[in-house]
Amino acid sequence: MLKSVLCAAMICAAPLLFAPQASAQQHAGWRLQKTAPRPDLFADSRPAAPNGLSDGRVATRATGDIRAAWYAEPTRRYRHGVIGDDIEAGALMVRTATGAELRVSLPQSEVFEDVTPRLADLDGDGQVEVITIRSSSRRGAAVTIYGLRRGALLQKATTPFIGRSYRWLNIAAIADFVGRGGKQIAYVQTPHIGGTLKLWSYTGGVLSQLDTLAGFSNHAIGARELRLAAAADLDGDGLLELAIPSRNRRSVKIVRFEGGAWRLLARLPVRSSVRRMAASASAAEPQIFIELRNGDAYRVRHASK
Ligand SMILES: [Ca+2]
Ligand SMILES: [Ca+2]
Repeated sequence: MLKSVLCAAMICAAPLLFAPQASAQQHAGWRLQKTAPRPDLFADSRPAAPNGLSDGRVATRATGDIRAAWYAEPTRRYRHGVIGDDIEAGALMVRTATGAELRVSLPQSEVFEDVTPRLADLDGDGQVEVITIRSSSRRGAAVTIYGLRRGALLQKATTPFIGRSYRWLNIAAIADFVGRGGKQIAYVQTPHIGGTLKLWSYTGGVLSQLDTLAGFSNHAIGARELRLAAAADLDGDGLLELAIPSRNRRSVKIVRFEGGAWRLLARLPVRSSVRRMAASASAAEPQIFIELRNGDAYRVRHASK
């Protein structure tokens, strides 16, 4: 009886056919448990970006040399239109700790193909990095980092552009996947046409790629929603797990960066495609919630919890 109740409430992990048996056994125990929807986790109370994109917000921080960042100078000059409309941003704005507002305007051949910039101290030096998605009309998207140097807003580092027009990427999470106190950038390159999960670190002023793994998508083409992945230490082993949809978004994959590489822990099928994901803010009990397009909601669980 108990077993049948549990089976009804959970969707079981599909076997990892390509993984060594020992690996599959070691990482058994990941489940999706149906739960009540948590719209509160997706509410965005950040102020609208002044003179910005219609859905752009102001990202803020309480500490550091940069306290706020947003996109400005809406433009139709790059007609890709994969994130809700074909209006992208021509400029990045920041507000510093002293209250100064600084701007970087891109050349006509580029836009920020993004909604709201992200603020993080990636390398732990106390200076804030602004993490953006910048697209070239001829070479597609890149992750580009900005920051302050001697009071000026400058590009600090960038990944290469993907290499072709109309090729996009979506940032999945910015967190300490390595487990040494910094924060790395996890993103999916070309999430609409067979996405590759990448992890990049920013140290010593340089962005470097740590690993890549194929078979992911964290965006539905045309959708405004960009939050299709979330990270948390769900099994309490001290390393973050990243929950992120499979290539067709009909499964949730659980991956972890360990031993210098992404490791696939589980692939959990779902009955509708993934619409969005969020981690709960509770440090005492880290959880990841998943909402499907049919309205069903799940949370990721590990048998150890
Ligand atoms: Ca920094
Ligand atoms: Ca963990």
